[in-house]
Amino acid sequence: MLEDKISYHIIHSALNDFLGSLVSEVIIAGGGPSGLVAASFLAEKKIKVVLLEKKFSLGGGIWGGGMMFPRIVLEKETKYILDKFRIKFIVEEDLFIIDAIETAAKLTAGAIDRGVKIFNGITVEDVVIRKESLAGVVVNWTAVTQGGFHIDPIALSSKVVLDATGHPAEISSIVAKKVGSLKTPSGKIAGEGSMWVEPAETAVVKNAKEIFPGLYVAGMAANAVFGSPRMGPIFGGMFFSGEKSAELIIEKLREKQE
Ligand code: 48H
Repeated sequence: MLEDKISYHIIHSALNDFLGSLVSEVIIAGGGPSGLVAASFLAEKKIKVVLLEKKFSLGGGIWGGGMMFPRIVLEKETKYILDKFRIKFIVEEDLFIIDAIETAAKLTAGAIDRGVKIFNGITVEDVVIRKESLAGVVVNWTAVTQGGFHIDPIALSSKVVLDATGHPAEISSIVAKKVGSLKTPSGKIAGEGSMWVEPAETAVVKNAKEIFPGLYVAGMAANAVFGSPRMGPIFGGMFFSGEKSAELIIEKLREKQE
């Protein structure tokens, strides 16, 4: 029966992908701009990257543009990243204006083309800690976590985890609860500040760093962890934050190899 073949090939193909992703070098939690950009920069260095996204759609806050007007703004220094993903832009008063839908689609396609394994509809709900270092994440179907069902999750392991979960900094918050103290001035998650574009855009790059052995943070999650302001619908900082976290992770993986 054709129905049997369809079912078989869907399960067989998806399961093979999933089994092949149980162990990786980098797990990225969150497929917004910072997570997708970081994933691409890592994967083009032939690093095995698994990106887990809670929702079905990739792109995070890009889709909403500014108050649902489907445009976002970037600083002109981001041109090389826009070119890398072939995202079109128009220039107005030294700012690049880009289409939200095109950006979400092209960042996602760019990550896939560079070899990132993306799994959607999966929520990272806990972490694995070994010898005082992050060793992986604990995941379940979002349908299960949101449905409130009592179904045990499973674990995926990696050398490094990147928290790119945006405003709630979900993975960093979980780690903070488990270990008591992070590499932040207060040892805690400070929570994001109110809107102030210029310092927020600088901070989101500065804050992209390792905050616990094996745990890196990028994007809005980084500003939430360090108590820096938010910036509204300007996304250059997100791109640069993703790129910086990728560079630090590449360095860390190199050190581990030596
Ligand atoms: C798996 C998860 C989990 C989880 C969340 O919100 P994002 O777009 O994050 P960034 O930091 O890449 O970009 C921030 C930007 O979109 C933004 O919100 C800006 C610029 N705001 C400024 C302002 O002033 O408001 O993406 C995070 C992604 C989302 O797709 C979530 O669904 C996903 O992470 N996610 N995925 N497991 N536990 N939690």
